[in-house]
Amino acid sequence: MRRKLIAGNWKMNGSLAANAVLLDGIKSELPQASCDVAICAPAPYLAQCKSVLTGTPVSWGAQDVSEHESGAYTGEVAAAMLTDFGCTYVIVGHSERRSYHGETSERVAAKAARAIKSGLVPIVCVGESLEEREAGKTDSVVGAQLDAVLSVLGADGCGKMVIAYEPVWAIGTGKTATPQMAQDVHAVLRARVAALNPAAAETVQILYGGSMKPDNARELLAMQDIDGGLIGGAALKAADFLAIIRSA
Ligand code: 3PY
Repeated sequence: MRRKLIAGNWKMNGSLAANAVLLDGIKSELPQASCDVAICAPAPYLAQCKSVLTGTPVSWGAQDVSEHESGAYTGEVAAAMLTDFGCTYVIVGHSERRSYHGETSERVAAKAARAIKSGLVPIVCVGESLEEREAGKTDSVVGAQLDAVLSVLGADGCGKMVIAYEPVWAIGTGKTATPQMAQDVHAVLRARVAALNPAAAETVQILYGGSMKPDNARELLAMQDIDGGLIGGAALKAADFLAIIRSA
């Protein structure tokens, strides 16, 4: 039985004052941990997450990481810096980074490998655009995105990541994949991992992301291969985030 993971992706939102209220709300109402819970905050707020969340069941992480170890990479944040701030997770390859920052699957794979090397768990995002779905290319698109990462991590590394299926057309649009649509893609992704390492495929957590909300979380999380959620907008309201955690 895989444990579920509910991870919030705050994106570029927050302030010290607003985060304090949100983190406090989550901490004080957190149900007895029946699933893993994490918050992926903007890098400047990781120190605040560390100070508020240390000693609670809530883990924290970042939303991106450099593929380089250190050096002359202005603006980049190294994996070792994230571990300095107590991060457990880091999101890599979110579609907003792929589309606005030109991140290729090869670069996403290098970031995932760097994260694992530093003791972080990468949350590797894959997802198809609306045109790709309508052209019947969903499985080949997400399969190729995942294969690029699997080929770098290899059989040993592939069990050390979390995968997030985030259909691009469901991000920030209010549209959600139906539970069956999401399940079908999750099964394809798990089969890709199984082809490399059958044991890892049994344990790897595959999250659904893309407008998961309190009113659709239960149905999505009931599907066999949906092991949690990567939550966008609903992670910015304690009541909504907690409702999703309760559904898990
Ligand atoms: C969303 O739900 O909007 C996301 O992009 C989660 O990462």
